[in-house]
Amino acid sequence: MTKRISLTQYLVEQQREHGHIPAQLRLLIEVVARACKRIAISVNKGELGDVLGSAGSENVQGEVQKKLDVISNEVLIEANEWGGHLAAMASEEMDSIHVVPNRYPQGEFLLLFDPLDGSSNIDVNVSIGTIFSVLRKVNNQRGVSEEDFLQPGKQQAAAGYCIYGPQTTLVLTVGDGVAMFTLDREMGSWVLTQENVQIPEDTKEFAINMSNMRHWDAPVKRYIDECLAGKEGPRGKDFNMRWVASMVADVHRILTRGGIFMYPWDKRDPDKPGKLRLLYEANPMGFVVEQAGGMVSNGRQRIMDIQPTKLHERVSVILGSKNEVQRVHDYHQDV
Ligand code: AHM
Ligand code: MG
Repeated sequence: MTKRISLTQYLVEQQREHGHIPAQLRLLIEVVARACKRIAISVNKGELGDVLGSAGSENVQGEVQKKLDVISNEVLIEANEWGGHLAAMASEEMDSIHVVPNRYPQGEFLLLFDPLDGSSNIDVNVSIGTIFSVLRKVNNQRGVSEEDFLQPGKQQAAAGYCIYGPQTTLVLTVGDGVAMFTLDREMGSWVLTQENVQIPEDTKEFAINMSNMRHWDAPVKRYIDECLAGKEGPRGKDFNMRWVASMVADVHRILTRGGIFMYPWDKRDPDKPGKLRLLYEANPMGFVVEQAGGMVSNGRQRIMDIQPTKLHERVSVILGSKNEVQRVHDYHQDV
C-alpha cells in the first residue's frame, strides 16, 4: 500500500526539515483547512442544506451576497478567532477588518480571504472555492489596524485556495513550491496528492470573458485576436478557450495543464483598475502561480510588487503560463 501523507505531516515536515514555517503558521493553515472542510460540507448539501440562493444583503462593494458567501465567511471567522495564531482577519465580504477579541492571546499573523469565490456558480452546481492569504503582522505593537494589511503580495507568508468541485482540493504554498491535497471525504482528512506543481511555460489555451471584448484595451485585443487567428495567424497555432467564471477553477486548470487567465482593466469604468480584488484574489493566486513557475502581471508590473492603498482595492489580472503572460505584458509596453 502506498504511504499517504496528510496535510499535518506535510506541514510538520516543512517546519522540521526545511525550517520554512513557524509553529503558529502551521497551526493557522490547519485551522483554515478545517474551515474549508466545513464549507465543503455545506456546498455538498446544496438545496438539502438550505444554503442556495441570495442572502438578501449586499457586501461592501455593493454586490448581492449569496447565502453561501455569508455562511463561508462566518465559518472562517469562527474557526480562526480563538487559536492564538492570528491578530486579525479581512474578507471580501466584510466592510472592515475583524480584530481577534482581546480575550484571546494576540497572534503574529493576519489572514485575508475571499470566502466563496465564483458566487455566480453556486446555484448552478459548478466549481467554486475559498481563496486565502497569510501576512505577518509587521508592526509588533499591540493592536492592529487596516494599515497592517496593506502589504505587497511578495510579503505573503502563505497562500492558497480550496476548490469545491468533483473533488475537494486544497492548494497551498508556504514559499517553497506548490502542493495539492485532496479531501478524503470518508476519512475526513487531507491527503497529499501532488507536490512541486509546475505550470508549463507555453500553452494553447486562454481564459477570458469574451463578452467584454468591445471594452478591452488594445494590447488585450491584439493578444486575443492573434490567438483567434489560429494556425493561419501570427502565432501559427490554434488556441482553445475556457471560461468557468470561478477564478479558483480557471487557475486550478492552469496549474494542472497550463493556460493564461485574464480579467483585464477595460473601458466600461476607466477609474476601476479591474474586477478582481488585489488582496483577496490576485495576490494569493499570484503567490501560488509564481511558486509553480508561472507569471502574474497587471500589464504594467508584477502584481506581487504593488503597494496596496486600500483593503478592497481592485486590480487588472493576467496570470498563468510564463511565455504567454510575458507576451501580453510586453504588448502593454508597446502602446
Ligand atoms: P466573486 O468573488 O464575487 O465570486 O467574483 C469573482 C469572480 C471570479 O471568480 C471570476 O473569475 C470572475 O468573477 C467572473 O466574472 P464574470 O462573471 O464577469 O465573468
Ligand atoms: Mg472572488
